Amino acid sequence: MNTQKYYVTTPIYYVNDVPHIGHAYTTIAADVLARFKRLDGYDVFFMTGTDEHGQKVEKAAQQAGLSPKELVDRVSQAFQNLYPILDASPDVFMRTTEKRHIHAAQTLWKKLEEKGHIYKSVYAGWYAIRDEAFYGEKELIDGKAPTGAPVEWIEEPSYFFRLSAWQEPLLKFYQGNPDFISPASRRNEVIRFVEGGLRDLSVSRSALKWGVPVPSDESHVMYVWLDALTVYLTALGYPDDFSEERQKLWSESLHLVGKDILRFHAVYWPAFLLAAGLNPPKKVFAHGWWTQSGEKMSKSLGNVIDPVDLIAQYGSDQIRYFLVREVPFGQDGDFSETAFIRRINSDLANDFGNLSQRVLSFIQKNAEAMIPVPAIFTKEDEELLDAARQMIDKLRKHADEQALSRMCEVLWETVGLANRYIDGQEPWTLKKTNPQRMKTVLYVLAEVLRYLGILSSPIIPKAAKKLLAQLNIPEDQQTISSLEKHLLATGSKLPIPEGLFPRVQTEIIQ
Ligand code: ME8
Repeated sequence: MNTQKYYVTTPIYYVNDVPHIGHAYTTIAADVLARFKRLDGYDVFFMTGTDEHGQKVEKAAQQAGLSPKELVDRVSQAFQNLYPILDASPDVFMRTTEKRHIHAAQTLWKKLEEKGHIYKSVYAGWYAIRDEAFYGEKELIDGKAPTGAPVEWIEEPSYFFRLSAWQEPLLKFYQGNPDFISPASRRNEVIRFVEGGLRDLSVSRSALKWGVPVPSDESHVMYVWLDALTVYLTALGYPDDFSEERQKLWSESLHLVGKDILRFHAVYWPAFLLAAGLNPPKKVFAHGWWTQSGEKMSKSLGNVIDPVDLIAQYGSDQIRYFLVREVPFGQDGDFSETAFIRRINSDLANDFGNLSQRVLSFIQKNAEAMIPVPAIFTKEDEELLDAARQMIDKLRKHADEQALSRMCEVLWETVGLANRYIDGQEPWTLKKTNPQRMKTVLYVLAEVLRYLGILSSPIIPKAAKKLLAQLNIPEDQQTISSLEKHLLATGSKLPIPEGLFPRVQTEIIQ
């Protein structure tokens, strides 16, 4: 197969507590990219899942009076229930407690051990359970981890990975792969961190039972991050079914992560892989945080917004659009329901929804409910059609840069042009003065709606589907290649149009 490949992942989420809008964000972002690439004919593999080992999960189970297994089954299910609610379309949902994953993590460990990258010693230092991370004395701020997480002193036998030996190879790798870490500001942060020197990393815990056993020494479990990162390979069949096709997917891999876990993905992970003789992923993109009144939204801080409640109230397209549109991907954003309602009322209901309603109900009433046959196009018609066609390349470029809010801007620019075109052309006047010209105008508008319906489907899949059904576009023609290959079916009877986006009453939010 020659089809181009695309592998996109979300972090696998800890199951110490139920999902919130921060998790929904990364899953939606990955879904928008996966859907866009599928639309563009790529062979896409999209992975998400849950991270189920480690001290944080063990402790949460103790606090809930459950066994770790009971807790992980229950909370992983909550994450599995969430993605259909978000209208996300992963190809696989991975759990780190699955047998095949344990096998993959142990295989990677053995590779590292065989190649002499692991040695046994004693870890004496600080550990933050909330971050599942080790900290040096100098890193602490007022006795806490730099993330604000409480730390505790641990002293126990441990296996170490010779991370210190990977400083130079990593710096060379970053230099040779300038797009490996994105956005650029984050890349510079990582490079500065690595230039500052790397200490060997403790990669096993002996005071803990809830983890993947170290293959050669069952009194230890693997450090949860070494176990968790390996999931990106397990999902592709590593080690036993890591076929050539799947290795091609790996070479086109994109990890979307929150900025809180960039170091694990951009320093430890490529070091483990290079040490094991495997290729690092193609790219790691670190996005920003959603905050509530300026504070990071997190389960531990108890200031979370429940995506299930929001979606039940407003709809999944609305949440998807807002999260992707409101904040440039990579930056932080403060979540406010007022901003959310304003945004969905203005962009979705007023601009896009109104455009489709104006055009389709006009066709219904004044063109016998059929897409009319156009006459010769004027300069204005050609300009609008060109703008619609040009969206394709612009969207491709922004998708490749993970510039998700720019993808929305491209689409809504055309929505704006189309709304202005209607006002300029006045089909309601043409109806009396030049019915043939009116037909051409309606054809042009329906054609632009076809472009908008297909190209917006990665972001607002439900509304896009509804719109395309109202234009009688067959499902197998809802792709980017059919935009260019097929034309609107003139003369086919269109169904009665239905609104795409209800308006939210604003008086209740003043
Ligand atoms: O870190 N804003 O899991 P986790 C934006 N298991 N994104 C947010 C967010 C917020 N306020 N809060 C969470 C872990 N996220 C590890 C990952 S990967 C091999 C192991 C998103 O449950 C964001 O993607 O703490 C962040 O990186 C992730 O959830 C952390 O989820």
